[in-house]
Amino acid sequence: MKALDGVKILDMTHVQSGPTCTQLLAWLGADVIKVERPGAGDATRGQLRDKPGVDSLYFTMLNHNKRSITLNPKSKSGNRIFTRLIEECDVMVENFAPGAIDRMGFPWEKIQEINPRMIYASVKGFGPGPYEDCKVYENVAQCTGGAASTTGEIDRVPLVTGAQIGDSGTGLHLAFGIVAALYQRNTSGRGQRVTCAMQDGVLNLCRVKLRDQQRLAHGPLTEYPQIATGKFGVAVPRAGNASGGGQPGWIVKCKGWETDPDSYTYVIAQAAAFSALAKAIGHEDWLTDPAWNKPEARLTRLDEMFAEIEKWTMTKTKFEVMNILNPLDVPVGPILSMKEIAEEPSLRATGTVVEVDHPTRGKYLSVGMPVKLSDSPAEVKRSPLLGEHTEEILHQLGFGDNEITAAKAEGAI
Ligand code: CAO
Repeated sequence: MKALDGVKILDMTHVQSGPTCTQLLAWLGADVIKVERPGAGDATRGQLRDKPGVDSLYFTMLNHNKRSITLNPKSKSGNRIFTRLIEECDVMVENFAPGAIDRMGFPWEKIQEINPRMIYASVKGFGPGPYEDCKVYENVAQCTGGAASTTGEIDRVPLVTGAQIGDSGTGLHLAFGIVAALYQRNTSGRGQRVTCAMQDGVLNLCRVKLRDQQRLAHGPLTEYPQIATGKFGVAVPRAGNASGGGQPGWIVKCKGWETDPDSYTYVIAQAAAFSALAKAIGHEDWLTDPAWNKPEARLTRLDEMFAEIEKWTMTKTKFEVMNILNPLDVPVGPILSMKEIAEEPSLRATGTVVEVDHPTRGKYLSVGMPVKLSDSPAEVKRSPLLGEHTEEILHQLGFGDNEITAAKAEGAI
């Protein structure tokens, strides 16, 4: 038994945001039917290819546990098959450019008419407003959702982050909306429209920065490095690696940093653990010195404090720092490279990093289901080949061999 057993998803997603959402639903047990353009499929099958002629990691890592049907809903028999899919499924998910599904001949009103229980979920770049017709990719969402203006080094250019908060983040938001809509349908008996704009998803993850924008009206932001100079502008500034909460933190070098770009650790000088930290780095003197022994006193000398901490961390590897400071309850975290994460045994043991076998590409690593349900454990299965399940799905929908042959001849599947 899986949490979403029996739920059928009509998956009209491509690239990253939509596929992230439907992959999560598939890991929860839903039957996800991915509709792809005949002969071409999701564009990511061929993007950023590492091996010639096989589905890219971009595609395989975002489309596990799905079935693939090739279908052009704009063709005559494609329209009929698509209508049957709408009748049959519980949820339709799409993330095409604004209006694309309408242009296929399936506006929301028509979908509701065909299946009033249908939950129709979409990712778009923006919600209703001046930009609603725009196409949007990850970094555009990071820029328009407030992440880029608040990320980066102080007084340098805005930066985008490697975490795909616009694409995967919005897919995650959408999945939660779909599950809620499925739950509401149990009592209402009706489907509904679920939408999440990438700008809104990113802004939701930047909530604390809108908090800071309003705090700024009442005085300088004490936890920002700019407190040392007192120079704040009209908007929340970039804060380098400063901690977003009320406890000062920074990234400091560790032994080997000269040759290893990831020999760094994050250290948080949490007030509750400050005495243990000061003692560990050989600065017991700070505990009796009024210039250091109160959090407010330290605020104007954070640069100096982290420079002293760094002198100590540079004598240790990032893992030695972790092993010494963690038992002292000092919050600390090594900067792990993707190589280290890929090789970390505990992540393999929990299924967060999994090895998957694929018929044409062979074995590869993927990120498994990050949310663990005790009664609905996720089992990661390889992504489908293009159109691998076309006939199987058409037969399940009740189409006979003659109709399938005719649809093929028309180029509809
Ligand atoms: N059969 C036939 N045609 C199909 C099809 C199928 N199975 N599936 C899609 N198509 C067609 C659509 O009908 C559409 O055609 P029209 O524009 O003529 O109506 C076209 O393929 C797809 O259009 P698109 O504009 O969505 O694709 P794109 O590659 O130009 O744009 C993207 C990509 C991501 C910028 C755009 O889809 C978008 O803005 N999506 C919403 C925001 C989003 O999710 N962004 C995240 C991207 S990364 O995760």
